[in-house]
Amino acid sequence: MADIKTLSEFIVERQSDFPGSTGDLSALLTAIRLAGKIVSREANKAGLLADILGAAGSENVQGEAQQKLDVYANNLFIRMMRTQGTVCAVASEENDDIVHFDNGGKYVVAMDPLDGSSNIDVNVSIGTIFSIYRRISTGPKATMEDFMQPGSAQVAAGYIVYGSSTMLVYTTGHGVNGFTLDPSIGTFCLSHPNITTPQEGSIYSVNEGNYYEFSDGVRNYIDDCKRQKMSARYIGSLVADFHRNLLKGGIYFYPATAKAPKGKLRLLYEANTLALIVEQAGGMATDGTTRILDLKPTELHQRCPLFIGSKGMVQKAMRS
Ligand code: P6P
Repeated sequence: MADIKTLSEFIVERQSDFPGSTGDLSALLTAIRLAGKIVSREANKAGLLADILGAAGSENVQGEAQQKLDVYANNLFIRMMRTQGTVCAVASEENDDIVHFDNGGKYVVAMDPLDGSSNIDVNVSIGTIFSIYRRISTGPKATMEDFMQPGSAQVAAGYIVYGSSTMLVYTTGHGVNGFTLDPSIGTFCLSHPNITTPQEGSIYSVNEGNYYEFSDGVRNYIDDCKRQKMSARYIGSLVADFHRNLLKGGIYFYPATAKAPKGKLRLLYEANTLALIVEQAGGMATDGTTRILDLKPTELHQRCPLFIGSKGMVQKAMRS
């Protein structure tokens, strides 16, 4: 039987990728790993015993009804990072403003604690998305400057997909690796080493309900996918759609629409995170004209159109 390598062993082993590393990033990834296991437990027990399903009766900064598991996951990740000590501030989809920890930590984290949460009650895969940046401000606490770095400045980027199994996939700029949670031992084990995404694919993921709101170019591209008899696969959960396309090849796109002129997805903790991962796996991510990782953020929760996946498919979509 192949050697089992756990996520914690992998993190420590790869620490040497960073000469002079202090172990802070390893400790942060370990905290995220633990929070992911706990969210996985809550998501997978389907709330049968605890009242964790359903709406929390509150709204987030986006004006979206917060699900109880949204709130639970957000509070848990923030608490884990606060106590962990190497993160000085967090920007979360669930919080209007930056959450500050007075601990002098050298990292800041941008995250969507539970993306696709409208799917929780219907048992469709959901996910956590996180980006880690080195703090660049020098004052007593983090500032917007720390969160307005381009995606290319990320120290690490990853997601956890809570699906038929729970997987953690991340990169520190040295390739992409996937770890599957073995619930019987409560451990993430390396299951997908050195993930590379196919240069071409036959899956396209877009909400075709918006077809008549898309630009002519986007509509032309969708029509071309149909003419090529590609498979339309759209779960309505970004992490799940992205993860499938990363492994099998394909393109996910959420273009601008009349209703959402900047698209729907968030630059800081959705597009940038997945763009670093897909580029490290040999894929491509743009907003339709510009490389996602080159975009200069101006607001915490700003949206951007997203075309992401197999390089040949993204390039073709941009030419359409
Ligand atoms: P629509 C979930 O709310 C999300 O942010 C992504 O996970 C998903 O891909 C997208 O929005 C679905 O949006 O407008 O197609 O329902």
